[in-house]
Amino acid sequence: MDLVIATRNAGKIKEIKALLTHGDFCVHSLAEFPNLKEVEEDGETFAANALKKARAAAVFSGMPALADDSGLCVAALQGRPGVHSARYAGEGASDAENVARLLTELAPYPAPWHAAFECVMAFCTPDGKEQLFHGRLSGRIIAERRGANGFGYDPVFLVPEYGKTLAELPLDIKNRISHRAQALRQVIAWLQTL
Ligand code: ITT
Repeated sequence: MDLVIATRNAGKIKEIKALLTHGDFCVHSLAEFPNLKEVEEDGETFAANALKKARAAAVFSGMPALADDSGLCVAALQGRPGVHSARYAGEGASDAENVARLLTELAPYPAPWHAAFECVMAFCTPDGKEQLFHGRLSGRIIAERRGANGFGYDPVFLVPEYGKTLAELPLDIKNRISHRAQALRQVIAWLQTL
């Protein structure tokens, strides 16, 4: 089955591609569709943004599309940065700048800083079929950056079961436990029932 992965985030692409090797998919990236305009992520929920991205890619490419909208929700910050995770430190902010802003915001609150990564995956076809899938990974934010793998907030996201941050864990372990992997495994199982 042809499937367009509707994301421009290199970290997500790497993780999603590694998981899709288990199915019978011909995976396409947005690099094949350079004229597809950037979708404005102005939804208030992960689901709204994921649907927006998947719909645009499906209609433009003429192929089924899968989009991921995800983010970090921190209890002490009432769920922030949430849907604003990618640009928490401002439009075009780097991962390092977003992490720095997060640690600054959290500094006044006593640890432990409970948090969860959330992921909503939207599957859309060009003729309007739509389905949503959800994954969640609980953990804690720590004040020091540890590890060089992954992307985004991984260096400060501690997975208590492993005593390591997501950036210290190899890709195969992140892809066993992550919010994205949980959602994507549901997508694959659902597609196989069709
Ligand atoms: P696309 O919209 O092109 O998919 P994006 O990076 O803008 O890329 P989102 O709007 O879904 O994607 O924002 C997701 C942000 O949440 C991401 O940039 C990270 O800051 C954070 N994030 C999501 N999943 C993560 C993960 O597995 N590890 C670390 N940070 C993650």
